[in-house]
Amino acid sequence: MNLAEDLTARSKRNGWDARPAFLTGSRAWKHGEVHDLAARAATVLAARGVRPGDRVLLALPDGIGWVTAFLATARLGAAAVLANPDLPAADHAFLAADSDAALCVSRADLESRFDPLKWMDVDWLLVAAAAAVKAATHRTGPYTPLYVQYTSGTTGIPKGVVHRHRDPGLYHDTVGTRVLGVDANDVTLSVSKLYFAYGFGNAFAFPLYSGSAAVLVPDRPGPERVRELVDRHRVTLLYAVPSAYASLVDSSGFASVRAAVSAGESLPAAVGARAAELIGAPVLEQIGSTEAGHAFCANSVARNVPGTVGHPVPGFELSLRDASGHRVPDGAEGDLWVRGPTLLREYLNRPADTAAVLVDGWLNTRDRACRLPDGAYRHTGRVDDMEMVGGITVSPLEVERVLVEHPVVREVAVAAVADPRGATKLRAFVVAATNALSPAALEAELIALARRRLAAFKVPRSVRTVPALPRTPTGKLRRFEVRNGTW
Ligand code: 3SK
Repeated sequence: MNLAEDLTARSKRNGWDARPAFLTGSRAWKHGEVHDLAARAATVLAARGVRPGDRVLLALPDGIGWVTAFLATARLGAAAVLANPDLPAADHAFLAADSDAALCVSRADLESRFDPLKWMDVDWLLVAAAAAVKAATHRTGPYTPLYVQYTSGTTGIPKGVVHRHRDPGLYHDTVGTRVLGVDANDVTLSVSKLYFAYGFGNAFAFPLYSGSAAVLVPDRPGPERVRELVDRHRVTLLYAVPSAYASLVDSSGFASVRAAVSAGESLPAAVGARAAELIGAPVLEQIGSTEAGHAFCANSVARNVPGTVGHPVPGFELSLRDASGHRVPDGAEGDLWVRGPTLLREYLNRPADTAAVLVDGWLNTRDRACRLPDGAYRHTGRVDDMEMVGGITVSPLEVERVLVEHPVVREVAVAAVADPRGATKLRAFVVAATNALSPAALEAELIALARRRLAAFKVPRSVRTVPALPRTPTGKLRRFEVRNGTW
């Protein structure tokens, strides 16, 4: 198999060639056109020396250039390294070196940060492809590396996760089809970008495997633009992160949406319920990871349990363990381990890191969770995110879930911060949805709410109102910055 060739044949066989695949600012790109252009672009990459087994770094915004470069790389049997185009130059240099990229494809404004002998302008690739002949397909196997995604790593050195030619089809068969029922009539908008695992499945794999269409925009759309894009393109499947759902303010324009999906971090039930009401469709929470490729536990259209990350995705097994790796009793909280068909086999060139997370085919996700009596899983935080207050461990997520129920709270992060005497105390950092309450009044109400609902040691001692919380480009909270007060 070769993913690029298989998708080309699948589109032809199913009569999708003339159907829209990607809706970009300027036009609708049909499935047949996309595969044709990518096969020609492969000739251009081959002429620049790309060979089977090579790696090609893509530092590109979402758009037809991204899709074309990815499929062209796959056709040649090389692996695409997916990079956030907005990273600083030093990070791109790290990714190019760590992946030993034979070629880097980016927009012209990033040219100066790459070795000129190993760089290509994506606009030039598209122009040259239009005039090129189609490349022959390199025969790959299902386990041939297809792409490398770096773990966003809120701290520490990024590690390249290798995924294979068979994986995107499996994301589609499991999450796309069996969880979400994606079909050729769907129109997708993913706020998460293609370089991120969640966005890659949502807006690349599902549309190409189902004959449906995805809206691609180069930037990260804010709430007003999301509403406008949904309305304009009659979007049926909206994928976003909790902070995006928290910032929706207007309910008009969502009539076409049949389901919204939330991932990336925990969705407080109160935020999910409010967003579902505004959108007029269920908000389905799921959890996945770069190492798993996409979601491994998810709520589905048929079975949605708000406040949980749902049931294991078909093909995946979950297990909750204590710190020594033993299974915890049913109902107890534990470290979440997962096993399934698309798990990474290796981090790129890092066998020790691979061995640290992958044990007998099971991945230690470093998430914490518990299993409810109906089999749904509740996410309770990240192993690394637990706070210590007075020698007791507190899950900040548990406190945040209570505080976000207050109608004036749009977003909240809780962290243990040192007081002037060096003792750690919980503090809540709040983004207010309105200025209906003064910061002091809001602080008093939130502390009172926490007192009513939580054990005394989990009640924040102070509340700070802030304009925004520090987040990664994929929407995850940067907890260490909250803790250090460095944003
Ligand atoms: O970050 C997640 O939880 C996630 C969810 C779905 C797919 C991919 C990812 C990384």
